[in-house]
Amino acid sequence: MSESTHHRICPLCEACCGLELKVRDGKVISIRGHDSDVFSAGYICPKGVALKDLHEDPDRLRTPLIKRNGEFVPASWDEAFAEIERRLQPILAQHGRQAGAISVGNPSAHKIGLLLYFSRLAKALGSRNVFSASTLDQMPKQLSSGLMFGHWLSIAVPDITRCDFLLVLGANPLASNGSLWTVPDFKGKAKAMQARGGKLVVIDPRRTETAAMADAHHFIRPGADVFLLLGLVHTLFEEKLVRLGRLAPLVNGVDAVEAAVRDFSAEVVAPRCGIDAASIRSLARQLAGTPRAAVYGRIGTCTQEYGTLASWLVDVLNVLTGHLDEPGGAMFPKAAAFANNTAGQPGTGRGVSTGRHTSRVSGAPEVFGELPMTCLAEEIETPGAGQVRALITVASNPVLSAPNGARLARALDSLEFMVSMDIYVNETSRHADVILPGLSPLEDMHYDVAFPQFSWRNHARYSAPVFAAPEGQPAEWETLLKLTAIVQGQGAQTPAREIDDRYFAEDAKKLFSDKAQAVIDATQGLHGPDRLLEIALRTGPYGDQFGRKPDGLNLAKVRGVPDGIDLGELTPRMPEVLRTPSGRIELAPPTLLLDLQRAAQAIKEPVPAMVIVGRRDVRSNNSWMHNLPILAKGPMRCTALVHPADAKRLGLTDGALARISNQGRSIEARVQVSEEMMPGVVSLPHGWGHGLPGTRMALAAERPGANLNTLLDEDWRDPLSGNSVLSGVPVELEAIAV
Ligand SMILES: Nc1nc2c(c(=O)[nH]1)N[C@H]1C(S)=C(S)[C@@H](COP(=O)(O)OP(=O)(O)OC[C@H]3O[C@@H](n4cnc5c(=O)[nH]c(N)nc54)[C@H](O)[C@@H]3O)O[C@H]1N2
Ligand SMILES: Nc1nc2c(c(=O)[nH]1)N[C@H]1C(S)=C(S)[C@@H](COP(=O)(O)OP(=O)(O)OC[C@H]3O[C@@H](n4cnc5c(=O)[nH]c(N)nc54)[C@H](O)[C@@H]3O)O[C@H]1N2
Ligand code: SF4
Ligand SMILES: [Mo]
Repeated sequence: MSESTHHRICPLCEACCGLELKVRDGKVISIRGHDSDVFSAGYICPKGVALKDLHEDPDRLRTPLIKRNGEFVPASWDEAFAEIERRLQPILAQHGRQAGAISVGNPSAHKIGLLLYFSRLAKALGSRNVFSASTLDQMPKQLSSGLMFGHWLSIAVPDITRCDFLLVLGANPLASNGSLWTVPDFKGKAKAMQARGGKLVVIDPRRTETAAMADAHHFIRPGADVFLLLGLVHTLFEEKLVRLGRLAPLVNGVDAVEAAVRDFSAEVVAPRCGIDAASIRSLARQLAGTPRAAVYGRIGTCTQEYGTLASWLVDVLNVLTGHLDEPGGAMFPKAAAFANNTAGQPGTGRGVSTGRHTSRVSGAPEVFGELPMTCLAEEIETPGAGQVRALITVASNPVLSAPNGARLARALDSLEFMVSMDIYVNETSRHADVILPGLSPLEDMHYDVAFPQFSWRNHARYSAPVFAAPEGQPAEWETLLKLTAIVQGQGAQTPAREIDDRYFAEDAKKLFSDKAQAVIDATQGLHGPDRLLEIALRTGPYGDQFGRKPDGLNLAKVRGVPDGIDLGELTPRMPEVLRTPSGRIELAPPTLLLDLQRAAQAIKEPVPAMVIVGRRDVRSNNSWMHNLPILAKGPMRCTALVHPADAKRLGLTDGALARISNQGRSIEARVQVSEEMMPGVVSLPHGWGHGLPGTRMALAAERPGANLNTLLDEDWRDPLSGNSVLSGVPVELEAIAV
């Protein structure tokens, strides 16, 4: 019997925990936290353990499937690529590039191969119809950060190990393990903060697990964060608490912000928020009066009508209280590879812009090269020049994850051709003509491209595959390159590695001009993501600069340390991190000030009697982990949390079924009567609603749960970012007679 130990970064959520796997005779026998991991120090959650179930899941696809006469049949990779070429190419040739669309989903952020190679495919396709989970999630924060700091991924995170006052809005890291903030063991770090006298305050319409451990929790009416934040900013000015500190010479627009918030005193915003004015003022004073403090907002502040405004105001508070870019405040990590805010000329840049084109049907502006996910259905349904006729999905399940999935499902059925790169036949991929599976995470190498840019501490960690890939199964970067060649009309025959070499040579020429050949020679033997990582590390902020800094990082060094390389605590990066044209922090971007007028109008509107919000559970992950036995066991997690007063008023009892409806669409869910809820707010997790015809996730179908997104409105977006409004949507709730 041969037993071996392996270390692997968990690819399932943003905490990026280091795992230790024991393998015997080709089987995983245990998964635990990797104690000597420099970044996560042994922390793990139940999903990390579930990687074994994922690896072994009989429903996880191992071969391509081609739909023939309405049934999926297994196919070889060559057959699958040939089928795609035969059917996709003529559509693009006849109807043009806009006839093709791409939808990319959450797991791509966790897979280096998907993240680095997806953009090649999108570029080769040449269509404006690019959609992603970003517009169901964090696009508002990317836009506000881009406008303020000049780059879409320059997002400040709390420096929690030195922070003494942390204000959290619309996030529940005890369940989600953090987002746009890579912070394994948030709970341990928050407890350590409390132990040294620090305070955690949570703003959430539900008394969440995080709120329960906080020093204070305030219920807020869903969607009202913009008003609370305006009230806080107003208080800072009114009570003369504004201190820009070291950044003063770098901040544009302080006066404009002061003028813009003039009408939003704590007293004015209080009723709309459901938080009294004295509490709002006290929060502002605490934030300003604590030398090391930070404000952090996450999905609850993004997936709402004023998502970009709320995201912006979070950082306005950090700046005005002197906490941005200071130890213990909100800081910018410095990633070892792939971070655009460490590339190019420090301290200045082109900034970001939106609306370079608009969507054909609704005229929604492009943001970060994408159109809103909720525009996909209408782009398929609406005839005319530029109608979407073919779709490629990449790790994306919008039939469950986007509002009004039933409409999207009908639209997908009307496509002339659809390819899904996915590991399951699920609610979305069942509509495909060809499904191309990815490897199990345990068969794939890994380095996090995005999350070190949001990490609580700087670090570099590499994971080698635990198992060899099955004979003949390509890694997903290779599949993406084959699709790239197909949409470019170069045929399905060229081997992926040849295409990769060609691209690499082109890139090397652009990046290194006359030294390109030397770089190509120096990376001999590497290919795919490994080769791109080698370049990114060596030219990155800690890199060996191809020998000019012999102590610096390169791939061999990072690979050689399974515990990871610690690159130290976060350090101040202003003004070097900025990429705004002015070279300063733009505190008052004109588009945001303009949008404030919308909020000013809305503050007086009556609030609906009952609204719905989402939630996350630590044993679940968006829409695709309900087929794994270790996570699926235990009590049903897709329940509707209802406050006792609402339950009484509506005749709902604990454990009984309720019908929840909106716009003529309805779902049924079991009620869980709970004091955790703010009255007038019901909470239901998203990502459920399995068991649709044609899916192949046997375990998930046994307890399908209800799809929250059935109730949500696909036309309701934050107009600036294109992000869906997923929170605070009015619903009706009624008992189902038995
Ligand atoms: N109402 C409501 N809706 C929401 C949210 C909410 O809070 N409320 N949250 C939103 C958020 S934040 C997000 S990020 C989106 C997520 O929505 P999506 O981006 O659609 O992602 P998932 O639901 O995670 O589904 C991931 C898909 O990728 C597949 N997959 C998993 N691993 C791999 C792999 O290694 N390779 C490939 N090729 N495929 C893989 C899965 O089978 C599944 O089809 O949902 C959004 N939807
Ligand atoms: N276990 C688990 N972990 C996950 C995921 C998962 O599905 N399961 N998904 C991953 C993904 S894709 C993401 S994006 C992250 C998200 O990570 P988080 O942002 O931490 O997401 P949630 O846990 O849903 O917490 C959002 C909170 O916002 C509250 N909320 C709703 N509406 C409002 C509002 O209007 N204002 C305020 N202030 N609060 C509001 C909700 O009650 C909820 O408690 O989690 C990631 N991690
Ligand atoms: S918190 Fe859980 S799912 Fe997230 S990275 Fe860590 S082990 Fe994986
Ligand atoms: Mo997300």
